[in-house]
Amino acid sequence: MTTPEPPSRPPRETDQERAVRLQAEMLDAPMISEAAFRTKSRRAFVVGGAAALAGFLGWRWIGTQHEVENIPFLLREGHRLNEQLWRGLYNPDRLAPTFAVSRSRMPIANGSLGLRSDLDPDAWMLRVEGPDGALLDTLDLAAVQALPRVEMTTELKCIEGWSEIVHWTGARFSDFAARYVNQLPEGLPYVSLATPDGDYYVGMDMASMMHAQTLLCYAMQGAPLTMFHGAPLRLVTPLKYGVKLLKQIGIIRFSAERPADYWTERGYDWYIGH
Ligand SMILES: Nc1nc2c(c(=O)[nH]1)N[C@H]1C(S)=C(S)[C@@H](COP(=O)(O)O)O[C@H]1N2
Ligand SMILES: [Mo]
Repeated sequence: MTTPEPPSRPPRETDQERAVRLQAEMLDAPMISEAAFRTKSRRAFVVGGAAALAGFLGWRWIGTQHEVENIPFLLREGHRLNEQLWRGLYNPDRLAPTFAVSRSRMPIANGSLGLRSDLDPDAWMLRVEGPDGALLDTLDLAAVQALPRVEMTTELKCIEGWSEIVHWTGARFSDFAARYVNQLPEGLPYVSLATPDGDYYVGMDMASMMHAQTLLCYAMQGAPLTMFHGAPLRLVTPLKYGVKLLKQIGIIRFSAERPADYWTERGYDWYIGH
């Protein structure tokens, strides 16, 4: 009588083999032997190291480029290409999403550059300038509030990574600008906005300014602006990140040249649309 041979057992796997097998199963990848694994790791290490070195040298090289508006030339070129892309996609008839008022909330007050707590809203006057700072007009808040009143509920997006749906009330910038068409050269491409003290300033392209959802805003969440949110008048548009929504406007200038912009001077994209 012969007993059948017991089926030959595979040799016990070592802990390391087991780890490799489990990992391979997890990755749904073909298993490789430990020796092959070692070679691959070594190769990956060399390739990875070369990539890191190239990255480091590349970064150093970018750093040696001459600077344009305080950042290396190549990074500024990246911003420029980005701007071209977004400008190409711009369509004056396309509206940013709007939301039910019930979904809106008061955002945190973010950024207080150029805001003055001692500003007297009754004494405040908006200075309107043409190219080269030629004075066109000074007007009080009542004059802005006399323009057709617009309400909209849109998203405020901050580059710091938060956003909030906000209910805004104000006048369309296009209605405001219509007051000055006869006093201005045709086709001016830019608008500059600044706080009364000039400490915070933004540059805007005319197309974005003339968009139906770009407002000179005097109320938020149904109440007059508080000082920290830019009383008595601020810019609002859902086409741009929060940095462009200048609070406490003192000066609006229609401009032939691309205006200076506070955050562009500190490395950010000038156009900064989304
Ligand atoms: N004058 C002025 N306006 C400003 C800023 C600022 O620092 N000063 N910060 C901007 C930024 S980064 C954002 S996100 C919005 C925030 O608006 P809120 O304070 O009403 O939330 O205001 C913008 N307008
Ligand atoms: Mo912001």
